[in-house]
Amino acid sequence: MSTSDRVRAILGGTIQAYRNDPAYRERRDVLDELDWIGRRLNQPIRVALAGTLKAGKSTLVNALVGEDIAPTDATEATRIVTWFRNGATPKVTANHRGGRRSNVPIARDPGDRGLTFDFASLDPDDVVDLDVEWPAAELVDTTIIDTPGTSSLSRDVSERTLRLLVPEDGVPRVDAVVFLLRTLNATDIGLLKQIGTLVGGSAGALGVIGVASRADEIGAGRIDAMLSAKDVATRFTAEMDQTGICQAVVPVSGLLALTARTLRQSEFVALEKLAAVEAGELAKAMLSVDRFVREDAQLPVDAATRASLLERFGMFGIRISIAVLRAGISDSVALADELLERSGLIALRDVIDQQFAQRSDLLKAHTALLSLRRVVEDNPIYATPFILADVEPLLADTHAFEELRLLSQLRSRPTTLNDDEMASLRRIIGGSGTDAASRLGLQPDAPYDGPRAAFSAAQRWRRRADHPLNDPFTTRACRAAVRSAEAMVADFHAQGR
Ligand SMILES: Nc1nc2c(ncn2[C@@H]2O[C@H](COP(=O)(O)OP(=O)(O)OP(=O)(O)O)[C@@H](O)[C@H]2O)c(=O)[nH]1
Ligand SMILES: [Mg+2]
Repeated sequence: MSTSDRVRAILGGTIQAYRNDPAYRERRDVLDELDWIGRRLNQPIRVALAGTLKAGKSTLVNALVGEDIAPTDATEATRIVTWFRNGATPKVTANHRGGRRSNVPIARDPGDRGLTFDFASLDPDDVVDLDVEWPAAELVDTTIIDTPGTSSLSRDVSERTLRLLVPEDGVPRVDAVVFLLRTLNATDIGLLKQIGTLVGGSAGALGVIGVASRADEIGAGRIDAMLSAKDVATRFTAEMDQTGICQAVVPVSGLLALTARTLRQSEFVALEKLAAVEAGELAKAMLSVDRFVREDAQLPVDAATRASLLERFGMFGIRISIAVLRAGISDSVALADELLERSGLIALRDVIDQQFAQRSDLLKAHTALLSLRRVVEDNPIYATPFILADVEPLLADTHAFEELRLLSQLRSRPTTLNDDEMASLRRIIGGSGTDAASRLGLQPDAPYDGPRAAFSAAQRWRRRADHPLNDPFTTRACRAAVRSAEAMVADFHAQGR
C-alpha cells in the first residue's frame, strides 16, 4: 500500500470516528477540516515562492508559468499572498478576513508590464490572500504561491509569509518551498536561519529548494555573469547548507527566463540590428545603462525600443543575446532556447521535478499527516490515541520522508563519508531523481543491469554502515541508503527481473 493510500485509510477511519462521536456529529468545522485534508491529497502539489524583498519572486512565478500573470514591482498586490491555480478561465478572487470572498477585476498594466489586479474597491489590509485561476499548462500539476518579501523592515508583510510557511495552528498550508535570496548579507542569513528553524522543523514543509536569484546582476551585466553567479551560488549553497534546510541551491535569472519564454519577434529584430553594429562602436554604446538608453546614441534602434529592451532583458540579457546572434543563431526560437538555458530556469525546473514533482504524492501525504495530527490533538475523542498511534509511526518510519530529511541534513551535518561516498549516497537516496537508473547512476541507454547494481549497492552500504568509526548520523544515513537499495531490489524482483 502506498503512503498516500495509507494516509487515506487513516483519514477514512478518523472521519468515521468523529461521525460516531455524539459531541462531533453536528460539528461541521471538524468534519469539514478532515474532508479538506482528504481533498487536498487529490489536488496539485502546492509550491510557495518565498524570500527577501525584491528578490524576484513574482518574476520567477511568471517565468515558471511562462506568462506575465503575477504583478511585479511595488504594486499593492505584491504585498499579498497570491495562489495561482489552473482554471478554465482567468478569475481572481479575494479572501477577506472573516471569510467573505469577492471578485477582483483583472487589468493590463498601462506600461504593458503584465497584469495588475484592480484594488480600487479593496482594502489590502482586509485581504487574507488572493486566488488566481488561470488556464496554464504549467499549473495543472502544481499550484504556485507568490508571497510578499520578508524583511526585518516590514514586520506585518513578513508576518503574512511566515504565517503561510509556519502557521500558528501548526497546519501547513504548502507542501514545498522555493526560497529566493539575492544577496548574502548578515540580515539575509539571519532571516534564512530563522525561517530554517521554523520551516525545516518537524512541523514544516519537507521540500525546500534555494535559489540564488537575479543571478544575471551578480556579474554587473558582463557576459560571464552567470559564471560568476555559479561561484556565488556555490557560496550561497555553503551558507544555506549551514541551515540544513535546502535540498539544493540553483542560480536563476527569472527576468531572462521570462523574457525568453515570451520573446517577441520585434525584440528579435531589434537585437539583430544591434548585433550588426561594429563591435567597438557597440561596446562603447553599451559601457553603461545610461549610455545605452541615451537619445543621441548612434545606434540603429531608437531610444524607446532600447529602453524597453533593457527592461525586458536587463543589460546581461542584451549582451548575451547579441553574442549569441553574432555566433550565428538566426531565428527567434533558437535565441529563446539559448536564453532559457542560460537563465538557469531549466536547471531549476529539473531540481523542482526531482525534488517536488516526483515526490508530490509523498510531500502531500506528509502535509496531510501533520494536518491530521493537529486536528485530532486539538479535538480529542476516545479514538484520538488510536489515530495518533497510526499517524506517528507513519511520519517517523516512512522511508521516503527519511530520504528527504537526509537530503537536506546531509548538507549541514558532519559525516565520515568521503566526497565520492557522499555523492553516491545522495544519489541512491534520490537526490538526482527517484527512478532506479538515477539512484544507481546508470545511463538510461547503457546496458541496463539494475537488479545486480541495486543488490551490490545494498551490500556496499551495509558494510559502510557497520564501519567502526562512524558517528551515529553517518550510520543512520548509510542505513537509509541500504533501505533505498533494498527497496529497488524488491521492486526489480516484483517486476520479474
Ligand atoms: N536583472 C534582473 N532583474 C530582475 C530579475 N528578477 C526580477 N527582477 C527585477 O527586480 C524587480 C523586483 O522583481 P519582483 O519579481 O517584483 O520581485 P519580488 O521578490 O516579487 O518583490 P516583492 O514581492 O516586492 O518582495 C523588478 O523590477 C524586476 O524586473 C532578474 O532575474 N534579473
Ligand atoms: Mg512580489
